[in-house]
Amino acid sequence: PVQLHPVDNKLSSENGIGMKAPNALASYGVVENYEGQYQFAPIKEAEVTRAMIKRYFETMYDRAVSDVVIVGAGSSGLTCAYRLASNRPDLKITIVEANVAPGGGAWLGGQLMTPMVIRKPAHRFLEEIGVPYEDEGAYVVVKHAALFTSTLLSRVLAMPNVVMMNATAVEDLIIHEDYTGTQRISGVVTNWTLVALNHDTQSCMDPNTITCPVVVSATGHDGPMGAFSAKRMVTAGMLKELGNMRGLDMNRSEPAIVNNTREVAPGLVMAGMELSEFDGKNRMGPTFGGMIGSGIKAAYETLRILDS
Ligand code: AHZ
Repeated sequence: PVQLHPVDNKLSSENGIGMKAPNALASYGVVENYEGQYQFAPIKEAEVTRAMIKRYFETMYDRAVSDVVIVGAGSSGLTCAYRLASNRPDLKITIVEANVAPGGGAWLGGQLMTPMVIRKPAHRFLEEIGVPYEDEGAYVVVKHAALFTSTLLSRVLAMPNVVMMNATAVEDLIIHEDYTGTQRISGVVTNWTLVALNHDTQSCMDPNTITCPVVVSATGHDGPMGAFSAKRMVTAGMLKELGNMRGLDMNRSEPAIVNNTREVAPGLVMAGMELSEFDGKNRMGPTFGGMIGSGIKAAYETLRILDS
Protein backbone atom coordinates (compact mmCIF):
# COMPACT_ATOMS: atom_id res chain seq x y z
CA PRO A 1 0.00 0.00 0.00
CA VAL A 2 1.14 3.54 -0.75
CA GLN A 3 1.61 5.51 2.45
CA LEU A 4 2.38 9.09 1.64
CA HIS A 5 2.93 11.80 4.17
CA PRO A 6 0.04 14.27 3.67
CA VAL A 7 2.37 17.20 2.85
CA ASP A 8 4.89 15.21 0.82
CA ASN A 9 2.03 13.52 -0.99
CA LYS A 10 1.26 16.86 -2.65
CA LEU A 11 4.92 17.53 -3.38
CA SER A 12 5.47 14.08 -4.81
CA SER A 13 2.58 14.26 -7.18
CA GLU A 14 3.57 17.73 -8.37
CA ASN A 15 7.33 17.46 -8.45
CA GLY A 16 8.00 13.73 -8.36
CA ILE A 17 8.99 11.88 -11.46
CA GLY A 18 6.50 13.47 -13.76
CA MET A 19 3.47 11.54 -12.53
CA LYS A 20 0.08 12.90 -11.69
CA ALA A 21 -1.13 10.82 -8.75
CA PRO A 22 0.28 8.83 -5.84
CA ASN A 23 -1.08 5.65 -7.42
CA ALA A 24 1.19 6.16 -10.39
CA LEU A 25 4.14 6.42 -7.98
CA ALA A 26 3.03 3.14 -6.41
CA SER A 27 3.23 1.41 -9.76
CA TYR A 28 6.96 2.21 -9.71
CA GLY A 29 7.27 0.78 -6.18
CA VAL A 30 7.71 4.25 -4.67
CA VAL A 31 6.64 4.61 -1.02
CA GLU A 32 7.16 7.80 0.95
CA ASN A 33 6.82 6.68 4.53
CA TYR A 34 9.08 7.79 7.35
CA GLU A 35 8.16 4.98 9.71
CA GLY A 36 10.41 2.35 8.19
CA GLN A 37 8.65 1.76 4.84
CA TYR A 38 10.37 4.39 2.65
CA GLN A 39 10.98 2.85 -0.78
CA PHE A 40 12.57 4.03 -4.03
CA ALA A 41 11.74 2.49 -7.38
CA PRO A 42 14.39 -0.04 -8.45
CA ILE A 43 16.96 1.37 -10.86
CA LYS A 44 19.70 -0.11 -13.02
CA GLU A 45 23.18 1.34 -12.51
CA ALA A 46 23.53 1.80 -16.28
CA GLU A 47 20.38 3.94 -16.28
CA VAL A 48 22.02 6.41 -13.90
CA THR A 49 25.19 6.50 -15.98
CA ARG A 50 23.28 6.99 -19.21
CA ALA A 51 21.00 9.66 -17.71
CA MET A 52 24.10 11.76 -17.02
CA ILE A 53 26.18 10.98 -20.09
CA LYS A 54 23.35 11.53 -22.54
CA ARG A 55 22.55 14.99 -21.20
CA TYR A 56 26.14 16.06 -20.71
CA PHE A 57 27.28 15.11 -24.18
CA GLU A 58 24.15 16.49 -25.83
CA THR A 59 24.97 19.75 -24.07
CA MET A 60 28.62 19.64 -25.17
CA TYR A 61 27.50 18.90 -28.73
CA ASP A 62 25.07 21.80 -28.70
CA ARG A 63 27.39 24.28 -26.96
CA ALA A 64 30.37 23.56 -29.26
CA VAL A 65 28.94 26.66 -30.90
CA SER A 66 27.77 29.22 -28.31
CA ASP A 67 26.85 32.90 -28.49
CA VAL A 68 28.93 33.84 -25.46
CA VAL A 69 31.44 31.92 -23.37
CA ILE A 70 32.12 33.26 -19.88
CA VAL A 71 35.39 31.99 -18.46
CA GLY A 72 35.31 31.88 -14.65
CA ALA A 73 32.27 31.66 -12.36
CA GLY A 74 33.44 34.07 -9.65
CA SER A 75 31.41 37.12 -8.58
CA SER A 76 32.14 39.10 -11.77
CA GLY A 77 31.58 36.19 -14.19
CA LEU A 78 28.33 35.11 -12.52
CA THR A 79 26.98 38.67 -12.42
CA CYS A 80 27.76 39.02 -16.11
CA ALA A 81 26.00 35.72 -16.82
CA TYR A 82 22.89 36.82 -14.90
CA ARG A 83 22.60 40.19 -16.64
CA LEU A 84 23.25 38.72 -20.09
CA ALA A 85 20.95 35.74 -19.71
CA SER A 86 18.08 37.73 -18.24
CA ASN A 87 18.34 40.52 -20.84
CA ARG A 88 18.72 38.16 -23.79
CA PRO A 89 17.00 34.78 -23.28
CA ASP A 90 17.74 34.01 -26.94
CA LEU A 91 21.52 33.82 -26.37
CA LYS A 92 23.31 30.54 -25.70
CA ILE A 93 25.53 31.45 -22.75
CA THR A 94 28.13 28.89 -21.70
CA ILE A 95 30.09 29.30 -18.49
CA VAL A 96 33.35 27.38 -18.15
CA GLU A 97 34.65 27.11 -14.59
CA ALA A 98 37.91 25.37 -13.74
CA ASN A 99 37.01 24.55 -10.16
CA VAL A 100 34.57 21.85 -9.07
CA ALA A 101 32.91 24.50 -6.87
CA PRO A 102 31.85 27.61 -8.78
CA GLY A 103 31.89 30.96 -6.96
CA GLY A 104 35.58 31.88 -7.00
CA GLY A 105 36.50 34.06 -4.02
CA ALA A 106 32.93 35.04 -3.17
CA TRP A 107 32.13 32.37 -0.59
CA LEU A 108 33.64 34.48 2.19
CA GLY A 109 34.39 38.13 2.93
CA GLY A 110 37.88 39.14 4.02
CA GLN A 111 40.31 37.00 6.03
CA LEU A 112 37.94 34.03 5.76
CA MET A 113 35.19 35.90 7.66
CA THR A 114 31.59 35.40 6.61
CA PRO A 115 30.05 38.90 6.13
CA MET A 116 30.35 40.48 2.68
CA VAL A 117 30.63 44.23 2.12
CA ILE A 118 29.12 45.70 -1.04
CA ARG A 119 29.42 49.42 -1.77
CA LYS A 120 26.47 51.29 -3.27
CA PRO A 121 25.15 51.56 -5.97
CA ALA A 122 25.95 47.84 -6.52
CA HIS A 123 23.40 46.97 -3.77
CA ARG A 124 20.71 47.41 -6.43
CA PHE A 125 21.82 44.10 -7.90
CA LEU A 126 21.22 42.44 -4.51
CA GLU A 127 17.67 43.77 -4.59
CA GLU A 128 17.21 42.46 -8.11
CA ILE A 129 18.28 38.91 -7.25
CA GLY A 130 16.69 38.97 -3.79
CA VAL A 131 19.60 38.98 -1.34
CA PRO A 132 18.81 40.71 1.99
CA TYR A 133 21.37 43.08 3.50
CA GLU A 134 21.99 45.51 6.35
CA ASP A 135 22.11 49.10 5.14
CA GLU A 136 25.08 51.06 6.45
CA GLY A 137 24.50 54.20 4.37
CA ALA A 138 27.13 54.26 1.64
CA TYR A 139 27.53 50.50 1.68
CA VAL A 140 25.60 47.37 2.65
CA VAL A 141 26.57 44.14 4.41
CA VAL A 142 25.25 40.70 3.47
CA LYS A 143 25.26 38.44 6.53
CA HIS A 144 27.13 35.64 4.74
CA ALA A 145 28.99 35.91 1.44
CA ALA A 146 27.69 32.42 0.64
CA LEU A 147 24.12 33.79 0.70
CA PHE A 148 25.06 36.13 -2.15
CA THR A 149 26.97 33.50 -4.12
CA SER A 150 24.47 30.68 -3.70
CA THR A 151 21.52 32.95 -4.61
CA LEU A 152 23.29 34.30 -7.69
CA LEU A 153 24.37 30.80 -8.74
CA SER A 154 20.88 29.39 -8.37
CA ARG A 155 19.39 32.29 -10.35
CA VAL A 156 21.95 31.89 -13.13
CA LEU A 157 21.73 28.09 -13.37
CA ALA A 158 17.92 28.12 -13.42
CA MET A 159 17.92 30.16 -16.63
CA PRO A 160 17.23 27.88 -19.60
CA ASN A 161 19.76 29.61 -21.86
CA VAL A 162 22.68 29.14 -19.46
CA VAL A 163 24.92 26.08 -19.31
CA MET A 164 27.78 25.75 -16.86
CA MET A 165 30.60 23.28 -17.32
CA ASN A 166 32.51 23.17 -14.06
CA ALA A 167 35.68 21.14 -13.37
CA THR A 168 36.52 22.28 -16.91
CA ALA A 169 39.42 24.62 -17.61
CA VAL A 170 39.95 26.98 -20.48
CA GLU A 171 43.51 26.15 -21.46
CA ASP A 172 43.81 28.28 -24.59
CA LEU A 173 41.95 30.78 -26.76
CA ILE A 174 40.88 30.30 -30.37
CA ILE A 175 42.46 33.19 -32.26
CA HIS A 176 41.46 33.66 -35.90
CA GLU A 177 42.85 36.21 -38.31
CA ASP A 178 40.49 38.11 -40.63
CA TYR A 179 41.26 39.30 -44.16
CA THR A 180 42.71 42.57 -42.81
CA GLY A 181 45.20 40.63 -40.69
CA THR A 182 43.35 41.53 -37.46
CA GLN A 183 43.49 38.83 -34.79
CA ARG A 184 40.12 38.04 -33.27
CA ILE A 185 39.26 35.85 -30.28
CA SER A 186 36.76 33.35 -31.68
CA GLY A 187 36.29 30.92 -28.81
CA VAL A 188 38.02 28.87 -26.15
CA VAL A 189 39.98 25.64 -25.91
CA THR A 190 38.86 23.45 -23.01
CA ASN A 191 39.89 20.37 -21.11
CA TRP A 192 38.82 18.68 -17.89
CA THR A 193 40.70 20.60 -15.17
CA LEU A 194 42.28 17.41 -13.84
CA VAL A 195 43.69 16.81 -17.32
CA ALA A 196 44.80 20.44 -17.69
CA LEU A 197 46.70 20.11 -14.42
CA ASN A 198 48.52 17.01 -15.64
CA HIS A 199 49.98 18.05 -18.97
CA ASP A 200 53.46 17.84 -17.40
CA THR A 201 53.02 14.26 -16.20
CA GLN A 202 51.31 12.63 -19.19
CA SER A 203 51.80 12.48 -22.92
CA CYS A 204 49.69 14.84 -25.05
CA MET A 205 46.04 14.89 -24.02
CA ASP A 206 44.31 16.93 -26.67
CA PRO A 207 41.65 19.45 -25.71
CA ASN A 208 38.27 20.46 -27.11
CA THR A 209 36.84 23.72 -28.42
CA ILE A 210 33.85 26.02 -28.07
CA THR A 211 33.50 28.65 -30.77
CA CYS A 212 31.63 31.90 -30.16
CA PRO A 213 31.65 35.53 -31.29
CA VAL A 214 32.39 36.88 -27.79
CA VAL A 215 34.42 35.47 -24.91
CA VAL A 216 34.11 37.15 -21.50
CA SER A 217 37.18 36.43 -19.43
CA ALA A 218 36.63 36.76 -15.68
CA THR A 219 39.35 34.51 -14.28
CA GLY A 220 40.42 36.69 -11.36
CA HIS A 221 43.90 37.89 -10.45
CA ASP A 222 47.03 35.84 -11.00
CA GLY A 223 47.17 32.45 -9.33
CA PRO A 224 47.43 28.80 -10.38
CA MET A 225 44.77 29.44 -13.05
CA GLY A 226 43.86 33.13 -12.66
CA ALA A 227 44.45 35.98 -15.12
CA PHE A 228 44.35 33.30 -17.78
CA SER A 229 43.44 35.35 -20.86
CA ALA A 230 45.54 38.35 -19.81
CA LYS A 231 48.61 36.08 -19.63
CA ARG A 232 47.72 34.37 -22.92
CA MET A 233 47.40 37.77 -24.63
CA VAL A 234 51.06 38.35 -23.75
CA THR A 235 52.32 34.96 -24.96
CA ALA A 236 50.20 35.29 -28.12
CA GLY A 237 51.90 38.61 -28.89
CA MET A 238 48.64 40.58 -28.57
CA LEU A 239 49.71 42.45 -25.41
CA LYS A 240 53.26 43.68 -24.85
CA GLU A 241 53.34 42.93 -21.14
CA LEU A 242 51.03 42.40 -18.17
CA GLY A 243 50.16 45.56 -16.23
CA ASN A 244 50.35 43.52 -13.00
CA MET A 245 47.98 44.08 -10.10
CA ARG A 246 48.93 46.99 -7.83
CA GLY A 247 48.60 47.33 -4.04
CA LEU A 248 45.30 47.63 -2.21
CA ASP A 249 43.36 50.89 -2.53
CA MET A 250 39.61 50.45 -2.22
CA ASN A 251 38.78 53.94 -3.44
CA ARG A 252 40.90 53.85 -6.58
CA SER A 253 40.35 50.21 -7.39
CA GLU A 254 36.60 49.58 -7.48
CA PRO A 255 35.56 52.38 -9.88
CA ALA A 256 38.67 51.73 -12.01
CA ILE A 257 37.75 48.08 -12.52
CA VAL A 258 34.15 48.90 -13.43
CA ASN A 259 35.02 51.80 -15.74
CA ASN A 260 37.78 49.85 -17.54
CA THR A 261 35.70 46.74 -18.13
CA ARG A 262 35.80 46.54 -21.91
CA GLU A 263 36.63 44.61 -25.05
CA VAL A 264 40.40 44.36 -24.54
CA ALA A 265 40.98 42.62 -27.88
CA PRO A 266 38.54 41.93 -30.73
CA GLY A 267 36.05 39.38 -29.41
CA LEU A 268 37.47 39.36 -25.85
CA VAL A 269 35.72 41.24 -23.03
CA MET A 270 37.57 41.25 -19.71
CA ALA A 271 35.86 41.60 -16.31
CA GLY A 272 36.66 41.55 -12.61
CA MET A 273 40.12 41.27 -11.09
CA GLU A 274 41.69 39.83 -14.22
CA LEU A 275 41.59 43.43 -15.47
CA SER A 276 43.83 44.56 -12.61
CA GLU A 277 46.52 42.26 -14.04
CA PHE A 278 45.86 43.33 -17.63
CA ASP A 279 45.86 47.08 -16.96
CA GLY A 280 47.96 47.37 -13.80
CA LYS A 281 45.19 48.50 -11.46
CA ASN A 282 44.96 48.36 -7.68
CA ARG A 283 43.23 45.59 -5.82
CA MET A 284 40.33 46.37 -3.49
CA GLY A 285 40.45 43.52 -0.97
CA PRO A 286 37.12 42.34 0.46
CA THR A 287 34.62 44.75 -1.12
CA PHE A 288 32.53 43.25 -3.91
CA GLY A 289 30.62 46.20 -5.46
CA GLY A 290 33.30 46.56 -8.13
CA MET A 291 32.89 42.92 -9.17
CA ILE A 292 29.12 43.34 -9.54
CA GLY A 293 29.53 46.60 -11.50
CA SER A 294 32.19 45.04 -13.71
CA GLY A 295 30.06 41.95 -14.41
CA ILE A 296 27.11 44.12 -15.43
CA LYS A 297 29.29 46.33 -17.64
CA ALA A 298 30.83 43.23 -19.26
CA ALA A 299 27.31 42.07 -20.14
CA TYR A 300 26.52 45.42 -21.80
CA GLU A 301 29.85 45.39 -23.67
CA THR A 302 29.05 41.89 -24.90
CA LEU A 303 25.62 42.95 -26.12
CA ARG A 304 27.17 45.95 -27.88
CA ILE A 305 29.57 43.65 -29.75
CA LEU A 306 26.86 41.13 -30.63
CA ASP A 307 24.57 43.87 -31.90
CA SER A 308 27.25 45.68 -33.93
O1 AHZ B 1 38.40 28.96 -10.65
C1 AHZ B 1 38.46 30.33 -11.01
C2 AHZ B 1 37.45 31.19 -10.28
O2 AHZ B 1 36.27 30.48 -9.95
C3 AHZ B 1 38.05 30.55 -12.46
N1 AHZ B 1 39.12 30.33 -13.44
C4 AHZ B 1 40.39 30.81 -13.38
N2 AHZ B 1 41.10 30.41 -14.45
C5 AHZ B 1 40.27 29.66 -15.21
C6 AHZ B 1 40.41 28.96 -16.44
N3 AHZ B 1 39.35 28.28 -16.92
C7 AHZ B 1 38.16 28.28 -16.25
N4 AHZ B 1 41.55 28.96 -17.10
C8 AHZ B 1 39.00 29.60 -14.57
N5 AHZ B 1 37.97 28.93 -15.07
O3 AHZ B 1 37.72 31.93 -12.51
C9 AHZ B 1 37.07 32.28 -11.29
C10 AHZ B 1 37.58 33.66 -10.88
O4 AHZ B 1 36.86 34.07 -9.77
P1 AHZ B 1 37.45 35.14 -8.73
O5 AHZ B 1 36.48 35.23 -7.61
O6 AHZ B 1 38.86 34.81 -8.43
O7 AHZ B 1 37.51 36.48 -9.64
P2 AHZ B 1 36.60 37.77 -9.73
O8 AHZ B 1 37.38 38.74 -10.53
O9 AHZ B 1 35.23 37.44 -10.20
O10 AHZ B 1 36.48 38.25 -8.23
C11 AHZ B 1 37.60 38.74 -7.57
C12 AHZ B 1 37.27 38.97 -6.12
C13 AHZ B 1 38.29 39.82 -5.44
S1 AHZ B 1 39.92 39.47 -5.44
C14 AHZ B 1 40.25 40.84 -4.48
C15 AHZ B 1 41.64 41.17 -4.06
O11 AHZ B 1 42.53 40.31 -4.24
O12 AHZ B 1 41.85 42.29 -3.56
N6 AHZ B 1 39.16 41.49 -4.15
C16 AHZ B 1 38.03 40.95 -4.68
C17 AHZ B 1 36.67 41.51 -4.45
